[in-house]
Amino acid sequence: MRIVFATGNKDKMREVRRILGGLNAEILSMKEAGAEFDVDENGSSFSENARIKADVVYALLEEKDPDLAGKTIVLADDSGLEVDYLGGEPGIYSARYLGRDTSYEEKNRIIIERLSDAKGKERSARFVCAIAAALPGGRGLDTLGKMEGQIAFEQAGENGFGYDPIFFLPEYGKTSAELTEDEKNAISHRGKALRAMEELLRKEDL
Ligand code: ITT
Repeated sequence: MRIVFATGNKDKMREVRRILGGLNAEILSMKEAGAEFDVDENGSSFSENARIKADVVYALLEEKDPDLAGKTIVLADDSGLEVDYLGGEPGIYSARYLGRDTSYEEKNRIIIERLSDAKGKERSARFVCAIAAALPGGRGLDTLGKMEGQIAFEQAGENGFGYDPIFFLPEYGKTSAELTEDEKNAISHRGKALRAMEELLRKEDL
């Protein structure tokens, strides 16, 4: 079996390869599969957007090579940060929040500033990750993973990507950008959703 992961985000792709390393399957990025595509993410939830990305890329691969598509699973990830004090923002708009071209240094600085009056539990936040699989024959599988934390008072850490430097994990006394890649994957939204998907795929006997 061949897995094509429908993402244009290199950081996600790196985590995915590591988390799914134990699967007996070849894992290709969209680019490596020759199906680079900018999908219009117009769903109203993480799960809907992940489903849209997986189905669009599966259809594209099927159009290119129906035989190969019959041996391919397309996986897609839609994820983001929900900040309770901001009414759940940036949520499904995490990549576009404050402008797609605004640096994360800047986005993270602005979120901390917007929480300047928030104390203790008011700073609660979570990362959410929906994974959708498009299987040969038109079937789909869906999983969801979450990681709970708080918005930090200052940015810290160089690992991870995106909002990791402001995502504080009280039980570790660190942000997720201060964890090693394996430490983050063991507890992250993406790690949980992908391991749940791995379980479902193993049951499929593909
Ligand atoms: P694809 O749609 O091509 O997969 P994208 O970056 O546009 O790539 P999303 O629409 O799912 O992906 O947006 C996810 C955004 O949420 C991502 O760009 C980060 O800003 C944030 N995010 C998701 N998971 C994260 C993580 O593990 N650490 C930090 N930020 C994360």
